[in-house]
Amino acid sequence: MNESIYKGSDVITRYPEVILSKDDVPYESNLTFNAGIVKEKDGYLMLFRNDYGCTQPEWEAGKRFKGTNIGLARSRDGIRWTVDPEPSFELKQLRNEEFVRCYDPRITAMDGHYYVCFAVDTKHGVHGGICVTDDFKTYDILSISVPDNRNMVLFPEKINGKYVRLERPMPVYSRDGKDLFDIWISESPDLVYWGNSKLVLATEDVPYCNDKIGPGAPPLKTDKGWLVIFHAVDIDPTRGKNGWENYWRKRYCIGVMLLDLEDPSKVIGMSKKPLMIPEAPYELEGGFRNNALFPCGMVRDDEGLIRIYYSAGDAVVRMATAKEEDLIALCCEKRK
Ligand code: BMA
Repeated sequence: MNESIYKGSDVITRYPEVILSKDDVPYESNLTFNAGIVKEKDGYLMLFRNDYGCTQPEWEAGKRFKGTNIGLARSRDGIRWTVDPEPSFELKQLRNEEFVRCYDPRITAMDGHYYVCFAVDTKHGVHGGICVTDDFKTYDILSISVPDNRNMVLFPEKINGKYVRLERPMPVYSRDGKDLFDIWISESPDLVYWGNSKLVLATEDVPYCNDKIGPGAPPLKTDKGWLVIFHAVDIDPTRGKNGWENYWRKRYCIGVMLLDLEDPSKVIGMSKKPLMIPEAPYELEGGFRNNALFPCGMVRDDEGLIRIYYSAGDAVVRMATAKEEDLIALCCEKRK
């Protein structure tokens, strides 16, 4: 890869403190990351992935996590969070023998309900699921995709009478056996049956990616279009041990694009450079898998700033902010 392209954008300001770590969790926890966020009138809600039952030395000795559950945290300001005493979402609630692990929740508030998109590993593949909850205690599953798919995000309103989601299927045969996974869009009359799927953004459209991309947070509506952040991965076979893993060859950057308000399968524009790359010291070390920024939440705060909630190193939740007009301008810049 051409390393000169790997500069984070100066429109981004990183919040200096950790937003959520294992130390904030009142039950067993080792890694807290990939958090979906919604902003309410009087505060914020977060669903986060909680991997538990393994420490770094144990991992390096061959042990693996006991499990993953989904925690709920609440906050007045989106900065200081209180985690509920028990996990919000556990596999056993789903009563499905096939399911091995649910993770990476993204929340969309719509029609007075909370819709949660999640990934689920099963005995027969990885699926994307959508469930609905009103209280974060009882979840009803609305749809589970065929394998292999994940990184689903639901738009916060119907478009032309249909629910719409972005998603990231994982074709292998047709993409040379490589991880060249792209961002797709599908629509549904009822959140159960999904179809009319179209390719939105391909890996080869993203100059700083030689591997896969995937939607990050649910799209945010602006006057100019749907603002969408996504992760973009490049692989370098020379990368070695990084974090807990014996080798970790991937770097996860964050990209930004703008989709048409009326027809979100159309990309109005995309920043040709990464919005964020792993560059802060806490993004380059101290994580489970360093060099990985993974956004699952994006909201407009009370001051009108855009907040991007992302994981650093698959270990903690962090936050960065940017002005809406700057993000839109990046998407609309002509290629230099
Ligand atoms: C992806 C998913 C995410 C994870 C990311 C970085 O493939 O597994 O859950 O955060 O890799 O490791």
